[in-house]
Amino acid sequence: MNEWKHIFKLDPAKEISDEHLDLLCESGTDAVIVGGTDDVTLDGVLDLLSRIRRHAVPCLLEVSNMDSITPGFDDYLIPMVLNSREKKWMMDMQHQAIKQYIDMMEYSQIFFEGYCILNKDAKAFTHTNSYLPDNEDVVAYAYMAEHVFHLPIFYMEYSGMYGDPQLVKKVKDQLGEALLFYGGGIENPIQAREMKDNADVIIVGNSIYTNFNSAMKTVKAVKD
Ligand code: 1GP
Repeated sequence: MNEWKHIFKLDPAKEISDEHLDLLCESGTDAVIVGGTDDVTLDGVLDLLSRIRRHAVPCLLEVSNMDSITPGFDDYLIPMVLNSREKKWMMDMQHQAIKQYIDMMEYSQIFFEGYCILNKDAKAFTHTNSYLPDNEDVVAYAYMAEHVFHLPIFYMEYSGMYGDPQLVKKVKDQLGEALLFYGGGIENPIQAREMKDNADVIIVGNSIYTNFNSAMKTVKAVKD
């Protein structure tokens, strides 16, 4: 994961054709994440998993609810929402999941993410009862993710909105070992390159469904 630069995130609640899925998996992206907020079902997750598995690309599940956890992924990402007002989204859901699956868990395949949701119009923002932190808050969350909780990943989640590259840079300057994931509103190679200049890994989601050809070009933009 330390070598990764680009990830596509597929939403199990959205439709993607076999043709597009094949092109996406063979695009040269470093990994494909399956994850979403609304209507994530086990059927939807299993459908994507089996179709992505025809390809060699690493396939990760970003766990959003207990019902859609399934074996078969290369790795599992578990968000801990640092700017939620409710401890439930930071710790309690994760605690319940670990309690249920503790005997099946292979710790080397599980990565906890310090999540900071920065778009107040994102579904995940409302769903997790988050508040909008200011820039200093975000930098302090990055510090906490790395030095207090020792999380391997700090994720700046602007889902659906292009974020602030200056703030991404500030956060990157703060972090040492922890990887900085940036996701939100990347629709073209210029935006991909701008965010990749500061973050370690960029995640492209929605534009897969709204402008597939342009989304595909984000891979080459950051890998070359
Ligand atoms: C969503 O961070 C990802 O969880 C990507 O965001 O859907 O806006 O590309 P977009």
